[in-house]
Amino acid sequence: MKYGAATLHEIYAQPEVWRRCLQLLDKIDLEKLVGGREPHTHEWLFVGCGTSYYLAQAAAATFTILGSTPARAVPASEVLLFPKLVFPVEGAAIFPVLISRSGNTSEILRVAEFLRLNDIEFLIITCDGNALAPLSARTLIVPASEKSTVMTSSFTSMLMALQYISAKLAKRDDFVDGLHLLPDALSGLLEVYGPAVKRFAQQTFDDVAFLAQGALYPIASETALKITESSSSYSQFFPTLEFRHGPKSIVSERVLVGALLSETGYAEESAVLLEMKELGAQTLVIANQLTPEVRDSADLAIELALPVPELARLVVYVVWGQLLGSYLGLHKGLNPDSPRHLTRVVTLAG
Ligand code: F1P
Repeated sequence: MKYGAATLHEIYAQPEVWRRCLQLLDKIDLEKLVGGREPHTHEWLFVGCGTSYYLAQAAAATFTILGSTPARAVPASEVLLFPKLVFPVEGAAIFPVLISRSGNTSEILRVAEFLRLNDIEFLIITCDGNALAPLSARTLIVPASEKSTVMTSSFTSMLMALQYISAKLAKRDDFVDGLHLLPDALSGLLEVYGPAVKRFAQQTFDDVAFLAQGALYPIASETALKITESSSSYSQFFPTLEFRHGPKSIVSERVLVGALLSETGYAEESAVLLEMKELGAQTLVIANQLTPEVRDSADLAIELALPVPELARLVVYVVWGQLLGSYLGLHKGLNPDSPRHLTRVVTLAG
């Protein structure tokens, strides 16, 4: 098979995967999954590794905003190494949500064991199930089976599932309706912007930085990770306005600065991108609606035009970084289907 073909196929197949997931989500038994652990009585704590940790952050932002109640995200390793930092108050009403595509990641399995030993009930969100799925009576298996080493449709599908649950608990039917519009919307966007991302990736950068604020910050983090994993190149991420406070010193003609612009912070966030263009950076911008000045200034501008609530757009923002990572890797002569040093699951001895 051609280099990267399997991963690219899975990225382009996301509209169909999302349709399948939404069909399943429309039938879930919410009471069985989260009964007695509603956000107004329990702090939801999202736990994952790697891409699944950034997924956890995006889910925590969603629950905090839709549920008007604090939710947190931690890497599995923090639970294992610093439990007192994660569970500071003995007996506090916390509802952990373990997120793992494979269900075989050692750190996640060890967290599940820790929670069972401490009689803490938890929810599992997984695609493959494997060793993790049977460890809780509250398990949701999302139908996004992918062969790729890096996570693509599994990330967007599990995030969509958690956003769906959050919206249902918050009685936000408009949000659920918005999620149902995304598969068709993404199909159209992929036709227009897929080739544009491929063309844009026919170059190499000395440095890459992706910027975003609020609930889009974990999406910028995942975008940077996709570029690092799929093209074996260093890529950073920052809250957009933080980029001025030092990191902008990396900017030059061979540096890519990408910004995922929110609706809420558009004016302040876009000003940073315009400034970096002035300093000579190559720029990439993704927004739901673009003003002419920002569109014309960017080297690649992607406008989503999604008629859905702002928070329901997260999964569409990440697709372009998935594609960019694969296309940059291919341009470097690498194979994103088997990224250097990476395995599909991180299993630890002992
Ligand atoms: C987590 C993970 C992925 C990473 C790679 C190795 O996997 O770290 O985020 O991209 O595939 O595994 P999982 O626990 O979600 O299966």
